[in-house]
Amino acid sequence: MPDNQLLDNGQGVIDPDTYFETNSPPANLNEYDQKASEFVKYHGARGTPVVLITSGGTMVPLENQTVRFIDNFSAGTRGAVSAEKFLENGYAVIFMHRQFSLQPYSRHYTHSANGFLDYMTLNDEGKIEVNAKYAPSMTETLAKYNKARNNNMLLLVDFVTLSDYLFKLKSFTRIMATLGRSAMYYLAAAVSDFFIPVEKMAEHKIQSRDGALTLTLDQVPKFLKPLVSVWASNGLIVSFKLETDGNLLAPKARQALEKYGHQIVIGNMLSTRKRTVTFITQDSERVLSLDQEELDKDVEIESKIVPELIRYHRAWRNHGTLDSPYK
Ligand code: PAZ
Repeated sequence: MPDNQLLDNGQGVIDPDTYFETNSPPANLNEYDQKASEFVKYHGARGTPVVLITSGGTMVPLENQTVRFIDNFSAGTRGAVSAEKFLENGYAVIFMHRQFSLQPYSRHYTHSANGFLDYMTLNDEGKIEVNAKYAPSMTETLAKYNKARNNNMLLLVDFVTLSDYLFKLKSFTRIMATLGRSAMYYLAAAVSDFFIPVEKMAEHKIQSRDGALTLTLDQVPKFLKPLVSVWASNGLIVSFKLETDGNLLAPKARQALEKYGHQIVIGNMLSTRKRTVTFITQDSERVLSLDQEELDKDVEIESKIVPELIRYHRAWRNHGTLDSPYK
């Protein structure tokens, strides 16, 4: 049978349990579980609120021995900037991010127009130094990063594939559930809605000798359902909804809230996501935006999103409701 035919999957949508039974967990899951358990125990004992941030896009392989894959646009900016803002506000952060996407603090240097070596210079003795032009801001950023790491406030966990992401999401939300209402789940990753189940995937590199490639992808099970109702039942759950058609944004965000029963959906449009978002709760809808002056000063919208969420979380921790002052 040509490899291409193996890709025709039919229409079925499996449930989350079946997904976990039929896929293998990532090799590093136990190692990360242990780190996450220790992190959560440490902060649970101190009463520090903990946020699990998911960030970046999931990769969907087309072949078991993967040469080709489907990816998406997400660079992880939302997650990385938000992590910094949560840390600044005393939260401990589990930063579950796509490998090589933006990370808090190092994002200022890793994905810039400059290459890594442009930040360095050789002094008269031939020793390496930070270029004087970048030294002040780098010193400040490094101090913040060191503070977060030295105080055990930041746990970095990476994922690559959709499956890797889903296993870790399930595992970490369950570990975080021990914190009850002190846990926040900030689901900003761009997670694929479609995938090829492992048993229907070509083993080897798909060959062009078979002509045009037709892919049929299965729908990814709706993981937010068990996350909200079972894995993370007491924490404050914030999901993001991305759209490109403005007419769909608010209805789809509200639909997600009703379907899964969590507390907050933040809607954003692909083209304006860095300057405007809409907070949607069961009984409120509120737009947060940056004005021109803020944009000119490079203010990041996460500096508005995160304090707003912290206000909601405070109410949630105190009495299990979202009594926003904006209702
Ligand atoms: O990673 P990024 O900053 O480029 O983009 C962030 C985002 C648009 C992926 C995030 O805000 C978001 O909407 N995540 C959920 C996407 C979805 O609807 O699945």
